[in-house]
Amino acid sequence: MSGSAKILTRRGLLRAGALGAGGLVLSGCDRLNDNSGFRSLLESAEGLHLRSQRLFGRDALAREFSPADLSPEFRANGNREVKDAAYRQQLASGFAGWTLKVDGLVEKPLALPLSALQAMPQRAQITRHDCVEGWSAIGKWQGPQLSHVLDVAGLKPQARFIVFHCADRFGSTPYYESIDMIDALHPQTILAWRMNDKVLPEKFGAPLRLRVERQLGYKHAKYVMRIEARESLDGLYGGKGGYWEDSSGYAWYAGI
Ligand SMILES: Nc1nc2c(c(=O)[nH]1)N[C@H]1C(S)=C(S)[C@@H](COP(=O)(O)O)O[C@H]1N2
Ligand SMILES: [Mo]
Repeated sequence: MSGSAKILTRRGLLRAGALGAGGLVLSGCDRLNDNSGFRSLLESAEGLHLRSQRLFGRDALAREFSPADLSPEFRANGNREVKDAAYRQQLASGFAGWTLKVDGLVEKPLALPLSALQAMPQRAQITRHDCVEGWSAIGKWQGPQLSHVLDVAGLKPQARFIVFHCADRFGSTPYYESIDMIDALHPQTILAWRMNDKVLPEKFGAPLRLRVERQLGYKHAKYVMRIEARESLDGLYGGKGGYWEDSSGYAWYAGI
C-alpha cells in the first residue's frame, strides 16, 4: 500500500524531472546564453537534472533495509520445485558437479562451479521483492555481482542483452528472462546463492537466482543454469525476452 504509493510518486517525479529538464535545455539557445541570469538558471536546472538522474534514473539504487525489517515469512512464487531429472540429481548431491554456463557474445565462455561463484567478491543486500500479483517481502540476498561474472567472461562489444536460462518449465516451455546492460551492470544486480544467511533452498531458486532489484519479481529468474550474452532477443523462444512476456504479455521492462 505505502509501497505502491511510493512507486507512483517516484515514477511521477521521474517523468516530471525528465520533461522539465528537457524543456529548459531545448530553450537554451546561444543568444540567451549571453544573459548571465538565464545562464545560472540553466546551470541550476542542469544540476537538478543531473541530481535527479542519480536519484531516480536507471542507475539509482533500490532501497536497502536493515535486518529488523526482514519479513518473518517470504513467499515462494511461480515454480517452487524443478521436475527436470538432471536438476534433481544435482540438488541431491548439493550441486557438487553443477556449473553455471556463461556463453554467447563473450570472449571466454565459462563453466563456473558454485565454489567459484562463492569465492568471488560478494555483495549482500536487504531489499524488498515486489511481485506483480500484489505482494511484497523483504529478504537478504548474497552473491557475486553479475557485472563481475561478465567481466571474467569478457563481454563482446555487440552484447546488448543478458539472458537467464532456467531449469524449470511451465508445461513444456522453459522459464527464461532477460535484462539490458544498464541492469546487468547495476551494482545491486547479483547472482544470489544465499538468502537470509542460509544456502538458497529449492523453492527460492537453488542453486542460483538473479536479483535485479529495480524490477518486479518475475524478472528475478530462479534456477539459473546458463547466462547468455546476445545482441538481440529476436528468435529466442517467443522473442519478447521472457517467459511471462511471451505467454501473457507482461512488460519486458518492469521497473519499480
Ligand atoms: N525460474 C523461475 N524463476 C522465477 C519464477 C518461476 O516460476 N521460475 N517466478 C517469478 C516470479 S513471478 C516471482 S514473484 C519470483 C518469486 O520468487 P520467490 O519464489 O523467491 O518469492 O520469482 C520469479 N522467478
Ligand atoms: Mo511474481
